[in-house]
Amino acid sequence: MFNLILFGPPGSGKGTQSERLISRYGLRHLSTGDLLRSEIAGQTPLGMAAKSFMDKGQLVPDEVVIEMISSALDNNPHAHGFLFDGFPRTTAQAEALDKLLSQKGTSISVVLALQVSEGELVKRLLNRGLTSGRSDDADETTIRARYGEYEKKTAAVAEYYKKYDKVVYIHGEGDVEEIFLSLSREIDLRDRA
Ligand code: B4P
Repeated sequence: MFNLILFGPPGSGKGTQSERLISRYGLRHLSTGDLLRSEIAGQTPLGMAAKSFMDKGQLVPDEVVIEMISSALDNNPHAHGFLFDGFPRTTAQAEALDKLLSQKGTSISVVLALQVSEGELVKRLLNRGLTSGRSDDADETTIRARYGEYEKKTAAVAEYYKKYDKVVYIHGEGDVEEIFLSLSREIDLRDRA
């Protein structure tokens, strides 16, 4: 199995690049952001609880997202690999993911980390907010709060995987297609042609 984490701050291009990568490599896409938004759209109790955190630009509690990912892994027994998008976002989530994958006899193959400056992230998300209808993209205060959460809680996830020599940094500014090629090169190097 080939399991990839696409890592980076909010607005770094994880969702954008995931779409291209899953279509090229046939990986199963697991985006905790998408899963949470679909719970909100369905007005489930989980969705309503998550919304109160997301609207403020805060991370949703670990137990909630770990349970969602655990079910998604169980529901895809025949996948030949996963692309994790927006997960893990805390060290506790990373430890839980390692455990879940090891129970299935597999592990993370590589963490591709998109690097984008804070100014560019804010610009992109404000721009997306003009059409996305997403409350967490609507104003600069919430977008900066999301970046603050990333620095405080999520940046440490890259340090966690660095211990296992699994992190590759990719310049995430510029042409979407060129960034996709840089990501693809790293995957191909690991025998995923
Ligand atoms: P996510 O859905 O993961 O949202 P995101 O990080 O903002 O999106 P992404 O990074 O995928 O967006 P993209 O760059 O592709 O999370 C939303 C919220 O859900 C979180 O704040 C949190 O509350 C909660 N959550 C999710 N997962 C969680 C977890 N594991 N634990 C706890 N809470 C969790 O796109 C951004 C914009 O940039 C787009 O408009 C795109 O078109 C543009 N763009 C992309 N690449 C570009 C490029 N190269 N140049 C110019 N623009 C570009």
